[in-house]
Amino acid sequence: MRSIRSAAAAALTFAGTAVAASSLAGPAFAAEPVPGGLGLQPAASPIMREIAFFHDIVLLPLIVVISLFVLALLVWVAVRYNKKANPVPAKFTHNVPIEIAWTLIPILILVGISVVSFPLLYREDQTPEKVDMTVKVTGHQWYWSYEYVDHDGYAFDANMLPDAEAAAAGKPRLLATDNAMVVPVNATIRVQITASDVIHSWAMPAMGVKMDAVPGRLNEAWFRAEKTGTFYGQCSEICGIRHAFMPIELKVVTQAEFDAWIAAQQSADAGTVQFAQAQ
Ligand SMILES: [Cu+2]
Repeated sequence: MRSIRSAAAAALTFAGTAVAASSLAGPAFAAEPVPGGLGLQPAASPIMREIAFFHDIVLLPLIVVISLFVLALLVWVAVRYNKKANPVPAKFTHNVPIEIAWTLIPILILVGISVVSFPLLYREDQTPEKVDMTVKVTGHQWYWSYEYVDHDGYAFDANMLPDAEAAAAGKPRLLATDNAMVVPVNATIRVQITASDVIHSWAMPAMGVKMDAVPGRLNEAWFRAEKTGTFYGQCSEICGIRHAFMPIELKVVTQAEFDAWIAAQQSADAGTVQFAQAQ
């Protein structure tokens, strides 16, 4: 089965390259890790915008305030109550008001955080009722394969581009793949995620998706890309010696471009055994 799939993938790589050159050229936007980058990648989906808000506006200021408060307490204790400044220490052991305060205040802070975080976790987890398209993603040692279950099970493998090919194509090293996952913009995409050998994790930071790919289990995630462009992610579960070399390249294109792409891929695939039938 592997050999049939590889042959199909090889044929598709050629077709895919031709289509990529014609209809998917010149992405307007790319999301990828950058040298010296700080913070989260720019959001390209509503869920990722909420995650960024939760991280940047809700959590980060709280963490900064709490860390500074604890630092101030430590400095105060060190300066005011050292052996020289305070030679005769007090002997009391309990202070009821302060013990109630340092129990209640953290509880209130955590409840406040959960008010924002629980609904967000729920929205991340629950795929919307109306799904426009389903793509099944399978992690292998060490590449990803994609199956367009709504399009006659059209499937292909995506392998990392070697350094020289990535450089020649003007694509980022260790992130670009020979075949990209392609989805239409402003469409709700259900991603079904599994693995064929060991546990991998399909992660696409700009879309706010990170989901374990577990052999024998079909996990589900979803995203809705708000802008066209090329987005990069990586396997995020240590899965073996080439774990760092199974990146994810996602192209978000207009619906018309997607329709043209899938039609071209399917016609290129005619006459070869497709992934779904080859199982
Ligand atoms: Cu992996």
